[in-house]
Amino acid sequence: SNNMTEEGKPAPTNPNEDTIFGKILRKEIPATVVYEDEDALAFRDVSPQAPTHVIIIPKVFISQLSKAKPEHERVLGHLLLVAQKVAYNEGLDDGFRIVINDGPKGCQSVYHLHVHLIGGRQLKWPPG
Ligand code: IU
Repeated sequence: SNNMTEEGKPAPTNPNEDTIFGKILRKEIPATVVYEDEDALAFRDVSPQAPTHVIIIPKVFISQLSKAKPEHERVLGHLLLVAQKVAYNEGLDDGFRIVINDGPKGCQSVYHLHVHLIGGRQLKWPPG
């Protein structure tokens, strides 16, 4: 249908703050949280693509990277340092991958900016 992306993921209908990740942030739905601080939350992806697949989100609402503003510079940097910390905690000492999908062609399906941390197996390049 025309409400699905090419990858068969549901397309966003409301570019507002009420995403599933907002509900996870507000603890309205459960998630396996692996890290939390004042500015970020990290939890296990429900459909892991590797032995470690963690989603890292800012607590401030940013729908997608292409909509981020200069005032988000600090929190954007913070997300990468959280990814580094979680990678260490997960024992990914031989490497890992960080992914940010943006928009329909980037296969973004949840419109609350998030960083994927993927590791624990040999990854391939290029991605699909
Ligand atoms: P994407 O970059 O927007 O495609 O990533 C969204 C990810 O969120 C994807 O890997 C989903 O498996 C994951 N996810 C989740 O962990 N929990 C959920 O309730 C939903 C999606 I919906």
